[in-house]
Amino acid sequence: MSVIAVDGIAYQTDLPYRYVFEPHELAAIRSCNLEHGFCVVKQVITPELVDALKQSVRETLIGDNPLKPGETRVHLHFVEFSPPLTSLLENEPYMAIARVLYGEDLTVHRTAAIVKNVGCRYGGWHSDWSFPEGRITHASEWLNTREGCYSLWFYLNGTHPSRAGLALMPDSHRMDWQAPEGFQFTPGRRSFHKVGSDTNGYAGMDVPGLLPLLTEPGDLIVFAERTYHGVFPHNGDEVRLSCGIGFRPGRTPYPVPWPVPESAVAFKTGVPERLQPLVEQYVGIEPNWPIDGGRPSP
Ligand SMILES: O=C(O)CCC(=O)C(=O)O
Ligand SMILES: [Fe+2]
Repeated sequence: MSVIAVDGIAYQTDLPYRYVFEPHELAAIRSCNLEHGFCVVKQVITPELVDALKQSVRETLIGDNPLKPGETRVHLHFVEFSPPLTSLLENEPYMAIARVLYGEDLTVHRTAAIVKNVGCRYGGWHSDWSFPEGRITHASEWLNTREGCYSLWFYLNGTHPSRAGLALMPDSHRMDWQAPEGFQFTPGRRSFHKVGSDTNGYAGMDVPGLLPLLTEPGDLIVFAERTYHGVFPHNGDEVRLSCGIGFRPGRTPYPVPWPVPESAVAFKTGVPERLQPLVEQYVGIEPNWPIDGGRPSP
């Protein structure tokens, strides 16, 4: 039994099933993600690639514009600017995992990078998925309507609850998952809040059943498109750097209301011939594209 205490709360990190795998355990990786909505894969990429990704995240999101204390910055189409992230598309151990999760014919759907400076507060609980009862108000939500678009994240400093670590709710990817005891969903199910308190998404870590993830640099975190997740405050001593790719199954178009942005076209054109099938139907994102509340019919 493994228990970790953070800010006076004890969290159980052993579950009745395995959720941490070696890269070659492909069938188990697939079934854990399908069954429980997440898993961790140990040491998928080399320390050299971890360093290159860190450098790339820093250059893209920080550059010569230093972070303020507690600041978070997010980039929503990182692959277009990051040769190291693009190199994952021909990294065989990584792509073997991607293929077992999404199927042989997969497409780069969306990518991101995040930096979180020391001092940042909780990241509120949410699902990345746009539930049918919700209204789509921005481009990011537009891309989150298709099932099977899991997220594959590298937390490049590892993840630990003392330093902006990721926490998630196992099994919460199921459509019939109920909010934790004492909580109820916010309208549209994007988050949950304590029963009887305000209806903003909850941003505390006293949620029954939450699992704090403990990983090392080079480990891959997989979570399903609906799995609820939140982030601990950053009480560490270095900037947290992470990046990820979400593929979608298949090679069919994903209709979007924005014209494919120039940076996305340039990225697709620059990708070597052998990787073209992976990006042919990539649509990029216009993060601020106005959406009038209609739903897509992909
Ligand atoms: O910063 C994190 O660890 C989580 C970010 C997140 O929830 C997201 O990008 O959807
Ligand atoms: Fe999220």
